[in-house]
Amino acid sequence: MPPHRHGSKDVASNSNGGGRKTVRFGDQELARGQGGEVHQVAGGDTPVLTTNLGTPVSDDQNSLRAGARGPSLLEDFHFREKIFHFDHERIPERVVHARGMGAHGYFESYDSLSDITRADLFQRKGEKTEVFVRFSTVAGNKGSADLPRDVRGFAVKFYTKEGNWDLVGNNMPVFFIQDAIKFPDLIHAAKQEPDRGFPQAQTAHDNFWDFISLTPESMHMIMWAMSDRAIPRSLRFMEGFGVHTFRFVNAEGKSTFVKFHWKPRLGMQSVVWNEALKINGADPDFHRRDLWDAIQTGDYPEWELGLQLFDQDFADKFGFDVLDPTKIIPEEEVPVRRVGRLVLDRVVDNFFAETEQVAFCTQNTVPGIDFTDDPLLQGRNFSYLDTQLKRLGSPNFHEIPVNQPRGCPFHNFQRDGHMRMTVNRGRANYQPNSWGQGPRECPERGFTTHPARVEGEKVRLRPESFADHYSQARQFYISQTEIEQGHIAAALTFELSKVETPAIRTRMVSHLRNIDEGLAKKVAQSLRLELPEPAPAAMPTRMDLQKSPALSIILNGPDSFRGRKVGALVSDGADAEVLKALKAALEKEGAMLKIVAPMIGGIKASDGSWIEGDEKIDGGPSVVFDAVALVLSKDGGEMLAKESTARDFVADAFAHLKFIGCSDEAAPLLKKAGVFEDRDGGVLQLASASDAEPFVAACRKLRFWERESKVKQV
Ligand code: HDD
Repeated sequence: MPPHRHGSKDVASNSNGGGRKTVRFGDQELARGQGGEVHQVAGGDTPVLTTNLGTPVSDDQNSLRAGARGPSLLEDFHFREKIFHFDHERIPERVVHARGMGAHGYFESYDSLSDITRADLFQRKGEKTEVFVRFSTVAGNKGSADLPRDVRGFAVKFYTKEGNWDLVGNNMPVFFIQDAIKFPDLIHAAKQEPDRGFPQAQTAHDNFWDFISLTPESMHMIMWAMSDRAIPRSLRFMEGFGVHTFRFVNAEGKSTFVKFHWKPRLGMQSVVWNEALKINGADPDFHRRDLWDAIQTGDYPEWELGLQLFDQDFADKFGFDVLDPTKIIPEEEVPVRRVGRLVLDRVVDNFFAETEQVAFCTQNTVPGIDFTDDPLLQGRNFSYLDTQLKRLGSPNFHEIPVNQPRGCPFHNFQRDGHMRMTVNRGRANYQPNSWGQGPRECPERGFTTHPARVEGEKVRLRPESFADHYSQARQFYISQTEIEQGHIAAALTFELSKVETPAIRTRMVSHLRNIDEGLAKKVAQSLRLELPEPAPAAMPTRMDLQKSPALSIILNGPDSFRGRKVGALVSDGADAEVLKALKAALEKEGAMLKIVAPMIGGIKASDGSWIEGDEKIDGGPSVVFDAVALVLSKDGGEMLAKESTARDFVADAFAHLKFIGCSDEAAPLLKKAGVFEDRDGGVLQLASASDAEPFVAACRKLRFWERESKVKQV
């Protein structure tokens, strides 16, 4: 078949050079090429397309050729510039936390904290500071899915009036390792195995569990990583933590230790594992889309900043070393004081320019906030700056708009380098100088390091105070509800079932015996494994630690359906009154109704009105909703009973412990989905408008946990 002859000989002789005819389409001026393609041309508000150097471009559809069917010419500078730039569009992805989602917002202080820190952003009640936040998964590559079982990054850049402060945290308050020198090993083990290049974005493989089972200090973090915290329903429904102990320093130089917490306004919520697996297929961008949609609809995600503040006396008395990043301080021992709120109210304008190029560095701190000697933090303070140079390619990455300080000017004598944007004026590029030019130090306002005493021999030694690897792992486990404990056991079983080397499974269970005998037995049984001897422990597990209820997600549920979504599966003839009442009840709750229709064009409801679909049934499976409603006519119920996607919609909603609202018309579908006989308190009547509010009220529990033992046996 001959190729399209855009600009063929006779066309080339056409008076406008490209064989194009200009046509009007709406308000836009469009050109139609000889091959029929339509494109916009400049005019009115539409600017002229130019090269990077401003030369106007006449034809962006055809490269320059010697004759219409002849070879391309090197002379075509526009073509070469365009392809050259395209070839260099990608930069190295982050070695960890490659997949992320960012947004702009602000932090608002509730009070002045001047008695404990001189950090400018905490000095005045009601003060607002601009922020940029990037959430991320850790192990997966940039194009991986949003819902692997993984830690989530929670990095916040505060553009304060005294410089940028980066709080680069996670959604878990502890870490896998105690010393930064182990980080490359941890990450190598967690990411794809190097010989085969898989598995992607998951830790369910031999290398990860080999490393972990040989690294007892990771056991506390493993409890968190195997808990529901690792599969959040939404980035808006998870906590965040600064992890390390930091220091606040006030104007008098007095230091107070501080641990940072982020508490989500909408409460915590997670998915169940089978749901996560399916969401990754149905919508790999599930978390990104959710954050984007929430901000775009004006339902701004919000967290409160919480502080655990304590002094040296407390640190000396506390049962664990506060410099050990594998330990928490239970909230029951040092309460979390809420000091401000973080609101995300603006999506990025450009993903690459902002979310990709944002450079968080733990060492970006401000007067009044200082480091401690936590060896993980000390190592991070080197790694982040170094990694940005690799990723962004120049020491001038602070000049990229998202990284520039916004709250204050910045001046120094650093100069030049790749991609320098600033045009520094004047003769002096050093100081002191006698030209009277340039900035100078300011002892009063400048950052001063807290003069903590340091002594000791130079050694490579882990302190004995870091040696207890099991007690807090146990404390986390016993603080969970029975349901959550079951999920930890199931997660360990799932992951270890993917491990092909039996000795690694056994070694892992030997650690569990030091955490909780019941957990070890459960996992051993589920793996059909003989219970091994407990792993040798540097220190015996403390059995005296009290439960910390703050560690459970279920015990701290929001008791609200706010910010959540109901997916209503509808058919022609669906009761219009029920749908209207459901929508109203959800809006009153601050939640949303999404219509899932057999066809995207929508349905004709009982009153003859037309209701458009938000999703076609196979594009909107129940896993993407928090609860579901079946609003069907008699015929609709019978028709959808024959539709496998509709059966999956119902069967999954039931298996994932969701609240289901339905009327008798849904019976054939419930039967075909195999759940009719098992209807329980989580399947609610939604037959008339008056049922809508009670249904939404029931949904506040988020899941009908009582069902779990009936749908999950192994
Ligand atoms: Fe890290 C990225 C959080 C330990 C080295 N880390 C990165 C990000 C987050 C964290 C949220 C993504 C930032 C963004 O969105 O751009 N990392 C943590 C936490 C840790 C931690 C909470 C332990 C408490 N990290 C850690 C260690 C090292 C690193 C011990 C190295 C010694 N982390 C990096 C890095 C990354 C990074 C290689 C990759 C991309 C980047 O920095 O900007 O420097």
